[in-house]
Parts: sequence; structure tokens; C-alpha cells
Amino acid sequence: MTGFATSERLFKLAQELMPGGVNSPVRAWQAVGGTPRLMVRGQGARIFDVDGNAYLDYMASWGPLILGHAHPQVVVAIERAAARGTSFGAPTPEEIELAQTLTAAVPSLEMVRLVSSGTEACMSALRLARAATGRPRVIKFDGCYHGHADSFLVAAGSGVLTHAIPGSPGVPQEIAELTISLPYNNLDAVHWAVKEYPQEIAALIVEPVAGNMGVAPPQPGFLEGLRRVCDDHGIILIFDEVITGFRVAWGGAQALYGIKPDLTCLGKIIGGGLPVGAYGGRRDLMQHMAPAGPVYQAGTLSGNPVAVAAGQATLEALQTPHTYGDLEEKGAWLARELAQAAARQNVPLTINRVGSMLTLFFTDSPVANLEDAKKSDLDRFARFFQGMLAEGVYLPPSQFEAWFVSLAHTPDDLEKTVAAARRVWSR
Ligand code: KE4
Repeated sequence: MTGFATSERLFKLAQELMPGGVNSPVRAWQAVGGTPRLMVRGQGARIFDVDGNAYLDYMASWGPLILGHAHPQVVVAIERAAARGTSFGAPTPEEIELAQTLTAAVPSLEMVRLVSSGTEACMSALRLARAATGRPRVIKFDGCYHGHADSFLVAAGSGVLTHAIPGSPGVPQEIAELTISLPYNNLDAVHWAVKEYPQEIAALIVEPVAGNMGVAPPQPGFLEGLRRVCDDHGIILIFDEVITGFRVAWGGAQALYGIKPDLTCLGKIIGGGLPVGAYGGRRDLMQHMAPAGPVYQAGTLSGNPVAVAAGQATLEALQTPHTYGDLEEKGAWLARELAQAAARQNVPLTINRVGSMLTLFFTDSPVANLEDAKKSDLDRFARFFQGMLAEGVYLPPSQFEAWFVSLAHTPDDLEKTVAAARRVWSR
């Protein structure tokens, strides 16, 4: 490590110009303290800061970089697309190609609409569900994140309150009240909500593997139960696969668990690190979207040719017979070795993992929902984060995020990561 004086200096300047010095809050490291490192380059499994320090990267830009940084096929695709012009605001052949890839891969996608972020995808899917059902309410789960549209920026109401309360200033109470936020993995709560609000619930949106409370896999029967409740009550089931899409399986969590939602939201990996989101699903629903139907949604850069080229190149590079076996093997090895190291050093640790996404919770209790996750020792997480950073390992700066292993991480990189954790835990 060669210090971080330049990051310190530049981050002070950034804080003069941008709120908190960042363009997305979690990057400011408020949960772990210290000065965020300004990053200038990535290559494979590594990322490099402005002071010349190299880190093994498990942040992967919050998920998109499943191939690692600057994958040659992705870089060439971007260069070629950019050289032909960066945006046309018109239909392009490349959008058709990406739409074909997505609808062929994801079981529920009969039709798809490309947008520029996961937020846009989830916001639009909710508007579509409300239009298609004529109902106002939506069920989400505590600790699941679906982007920053008002209806999703809510906190669970108290036990007494059955509806959510605003999760941020600026979200009107009238909007928040239409959202019902329930404990993840709790089907009884869902049954109660549909009885409490008969014929009023348009949609139920869920991360089929939660990633935003840290990783919390669906318990056996949970997703099947959601499908059944939605079928019984005419509720649109939306899988938010912005993280899990092409991460946990080629067809996402819906392929892994064999549950077909009515609508799916995608992002992150399908843009290969450039801004692409998508929502899609049943043809009868998607035909409600303008200009085929009356439900409005639009975007200047939706389906942008350079971003679409990065996404298509990423998905093409993932289409090999061993991709997901390789990611599973790496994720399993890393989780097993970290768990053994923690046990040997009496570190209370619970690791949740699905494929190449995992979270180390500093608690020895199981984590199946947000309430469980909040039992983690956040100070111990912050110390671990800083210790690993000093060891040259770059983790997500929050206990409530996921680590991502990429195809670029080698066995030697994983061994170095476990050795670093052992040293941090021995101090
Ligand atoms: P974006 O608007 O950030 O592209 O996607 C929103 C979103 C939707 N659904 C899920 C399941 C997501 O995880 C996200 C965004 N994820 C966060 C971190 N887990 C992005 C990081 C950030 O906010 O800076």
C-alpha cells in the first residue's frame, strides 16, 4: 500500500462539488468510515486507485462485472460501437439482438423493454402492474431494494401500521401508504396482507435471492408460495433480478428455482458495466406499454447502442458450458475457506451464498431476513473492511451488500483473500 493522499485530497474536492462527494450514497463509505479510494483503472479481478494501490475486487461495481474489469471482448465491442456513433434515438439492429438474447435466456421474458437502470426497470414494472390490474397497492420485503422510485423508498410500518411509511424525505405519505413492506421469507405475512387488502394489491415485487440486506437466499417454499398467492389473488408477481439475472444462473434465479414470475426486472450484468436496465415478461402485460398500449414510459438513452454492445458482448462471453459451474466452484471454495478460518479464530460468522454472490455476516445466528441481518456486529464489519483494504482486498463498504466473485478471480486470488482474512482476524 502506498498511502491514499491523492484520494484524500480529491475526495475533499469532490465533496465541494457533489453531495457527499459521490454520485451514489453507498460509495461514500459512511458505514465503514475512512476515505473512499478514487479508482482509476480495473483489469480482470483487480482495481487500482489514484495513488497506485492495487486491490482484489469483490465489489465488481455492485454486480455488473461478472467477467472482471476491462474484458477484451467487452472493450472491443464498446470501441466498435462508439466509433459508429454513440446514440441515434432510433431503433437499432443491436437492440433486437440483445432483446433476442434476453428473451431466449430468461424463462418468463416473452417481451422486453430496455431502459437505462434497474431503478427505471422496477419503477416501470410497477406502473405496468398497477395499470394492468387497476389496483393501487404493492407488496415488497424489508431489506429488499428496488431502486429509488418513491414507491420503493419506504420503511415497514410499525406492527400497528399495516402500511409503509416514507423511507426518505420527499416521499409523500400518500405514496408510501400504498406500499406494504413485509419480512422476507415470511409467507404468513403475505397471506395476512392479501386478506387485509382484498382486490387492492397490484403487484408483489421480490428479490428472488435477496442481495440488499446482504445475501439472503429464499427459504424452501418461499418463492413457490409467492407464486401461489399471486395466482390465487390476481396479483402480478415481479422478480427483481437486477442482481441475480445472469449472476446465479444463465436464466437468473427464476431458472435456478424453477419459478416463473409475471414480470422480471434486469440490470447490472446485462449492461456489462454500462447503463442498461430492462423489464419484461408476459406478452399480454407488456403490450400495455406505449406505444403498443396506453401505459407510458420513455427514455432518451434507452437501448443505447454503446451500452447494448457492452451488454451483448458480456452475455456472449458468459455463454460457455462451464461458466456457472466455475462461478459456483469459486464461490463455494471461498465461502468454505473463510468459514473455516473464522471458526479456527473464534470469529462469530455466518456466510450466506448463492453461486458467486455471498455475504459474511458478523453474527453466529442464521440470517434469513433483515431483522436477522441487523443482529450483525457492524463495528466488527467496519474493522474487517478496513483491515482487508489494507491487505489489498476491496470489499463492498457495507454489511448489507454482497461480495461478487468473477470469472477473472483465479484460485490464487481466492487463496490470497483467505490468507488476508486470517491475518486481519489474528490481530
Ligand atoms: P440501479 O438503478 O442502481 O441500476 O438499480 C437499482 C436496483 C434494483 N434492484 C436491485 C435488486 C438492486 O440491487 C439495485 C441496485 N443495487 C445497489 C447496490 N446493491 C446499487 C449500488 C448503488 O446504489 O450505488
